[in-house]
Amino acid sequence: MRIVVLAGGIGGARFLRGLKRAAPDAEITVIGNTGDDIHLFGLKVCPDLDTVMYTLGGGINEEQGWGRADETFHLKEELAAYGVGPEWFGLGDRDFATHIVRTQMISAGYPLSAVTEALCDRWQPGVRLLPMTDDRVETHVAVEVDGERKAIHFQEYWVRLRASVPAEAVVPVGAEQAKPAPGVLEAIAEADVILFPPSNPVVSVGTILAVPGIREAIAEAGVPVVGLSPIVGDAPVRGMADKVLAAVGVESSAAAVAEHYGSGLLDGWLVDTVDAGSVTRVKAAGILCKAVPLMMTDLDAAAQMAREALALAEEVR
Ligand code: GDP
Ligand code: FO1
Ligand code: CA
Repeated sequence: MRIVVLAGGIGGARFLRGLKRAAPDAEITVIGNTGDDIHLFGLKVCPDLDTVMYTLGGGINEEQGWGRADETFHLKEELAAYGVGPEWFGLGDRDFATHIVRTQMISAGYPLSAVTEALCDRWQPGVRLLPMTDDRVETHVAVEVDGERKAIHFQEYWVRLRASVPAEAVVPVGAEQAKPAPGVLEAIAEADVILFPPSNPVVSVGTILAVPGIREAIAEAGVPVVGLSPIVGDAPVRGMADKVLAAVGVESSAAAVAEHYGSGLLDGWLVDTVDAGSVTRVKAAGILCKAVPLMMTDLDAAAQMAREALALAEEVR
C-alpha cells in the first residue's frame, strides 16, 4: 500500500512513527512543510523536515519534540559572546551540523529535495521524505506590537513572542510562485490513501496546500483522504494552532478544522473522544467522521490512531 502524508513537525512526526508501526509494509511518502524554514547565521534551517527526520531516525530530543537528543549549546554561547544572535532561537551543536551540510549542498547547487535525501541517507527514517517544494517559501505573520503593524517570520512569532499577541494574518511568502518538489505530484497521483496527521492546519498542512498544484492533485487523486484533528477539546494539544486559526477566521474546534479543509478535500476526519459531540456536525459537512482517542501519549497510542485512520479510509473507499 502506498500512503502519502502531509506533515508539519512534532504532530506529523509522532503520527508517522505510529503509522510505520501500524503499516510496516506500506510505502510511505511524506510531503514536508518548509514554510517554517529560516536562514540564521548564513545557514538554512528546516525545522519541520528535521523534526520528521530526527524523530523517525531516532535522533530527536523526545521531551522537547524538536532538536537533537544529547544536545549541547557551545556554539550558540560563543556566538552570543560575540554579540551575534538571535539568542531566542536555540540551535544546538549537533543540530548545527545538519544545517551546515544542508547549506553547503545548496550552495553547491543541489535542490533541497536532493539535500533532504542525502541527509536521510544518514538517518534512515524509513519513509521517503520530500520537501513540499525546492523553492523558497517563508511563513510570515502580521502582528501589531506597540501600536505598530508589521509582518514577522513565523519563528519569531512562535519562538520569540510565544504567540503572545494575536496573529492578524498568516502569509506563506513565495508559495504562489513555488512549484511542488520533484516526486510530490507523482506520489499523490500514485497513492492508495492520503493522510493529514494531527498537524497544524494553517502553518503546516495549510502551507503545503498553498503550493499550487498540491491541493488540486489531492482532490483529483480519487483515493480516500483522511485527517486527524490536532484540536482536542477546542484547544491545540500543543503549539499555537488556535492563534493562527483565528487569523484565517476559523474557530479552534475539531469540527471547524474539518469544515475548513472541506468535503472537496477531505473524505474522513477523526476527532478525539472528548469531541464526540461534534461528529454530527462534521458529517453534515459531507465528511465521514468518528471519535476515537487522539492523544499520542506513546508509540502504541499513535499506532492505534494510524490504524483508525486507515480503517476510516477503507470505509470511504
Ligand atoms: P509543529 O510543526 O511542530 O508545530 O508540528 P505539526 O504541525 O506537525 O503539529 C502541530 C499540531 O500537533 C498542534 O496543533 C498540536 O495540537 C498537534 N498535536 C500534538 N500532539 C498531539 C496529540 O497527541 N494528539 C493530537 N490530536 N494532536 C497533537
Ligand atoms: N522551538 C522553540 O520553541 N524554541 C527554539 O529555540 C527552537 C529551536 C529550534 C531549532 C531547530 C529546529 O529544527 C526547531 C527548533 N524549534 C524551536 C522548533 C521550531 O520552532 C518549530 O518550527 C516549531 O515548533 C513549530 O513548528
Ligand atoms: Ca512547523
